[in-house]
Amino acid sequence: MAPKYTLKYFHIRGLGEPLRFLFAYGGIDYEDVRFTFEEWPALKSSMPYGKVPVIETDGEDLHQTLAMARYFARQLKLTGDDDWEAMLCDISIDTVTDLRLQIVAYNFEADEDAKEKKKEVLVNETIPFYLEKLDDDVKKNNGHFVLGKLTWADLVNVAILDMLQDMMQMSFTENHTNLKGIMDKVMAIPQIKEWVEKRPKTSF
Ligand SMILES: N[C@@H](CCC(=O)N[C@@H](CS)C(=O)NCC(=O)O)C(=O)O
Repeated sequence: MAPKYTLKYFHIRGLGEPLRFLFAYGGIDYEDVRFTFEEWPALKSSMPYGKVPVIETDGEDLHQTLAMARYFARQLKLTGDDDWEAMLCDISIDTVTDLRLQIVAYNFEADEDAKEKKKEVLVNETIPFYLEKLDDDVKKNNGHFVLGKLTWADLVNVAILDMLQDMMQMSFTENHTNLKGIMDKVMAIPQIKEWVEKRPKTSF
């Protein structure tokens, strides 16, 4: 039987990877449709708001990464035990999103001078600030981003941070042992390990 879900995204990890991690973790069958940046202009108008990732299911095109990820996380019982715990997961993921948006803005900056300036601020201020605080969160939460147990915040944040450190070509874990701990823990979950070993190799 054909998979119920088709994930449409660029041939990168990017925002597709948190969804791929959740699919892998939950053993959810899906078709991983990837396209190049060169192919994108011809495809853009076919996406609901001209952006990806998009998940097609039952003839419907869904979009917005975190809304879709939250749906699968709920199905997999990874959003905590009540509304309060669900909010704490959201806070952690939204925090990493704040960092992601700044790094992506740098990476895709077309003006070389502006790019260099953005890099300087990221490397000297923004990234150290976030990594220190995230490391502390993991320390306070028994080796997880929140709640002292595995939640979708662990899966999504590890997928994103792993991608961002490759985008920045620097290690986020070298001086952050708690962050290293959660990255290693998620990457060692058998279903994630299997996915990471077989996934296409991309630079970010
Ligand atoms: N808020 C959206 C943002 C999606 C987004 O910005 N996608 C980028 C790729 S990561 C995109 O489609 N870029 C191509 C374009 O805007 O033409 C989400 O979280 O899914």
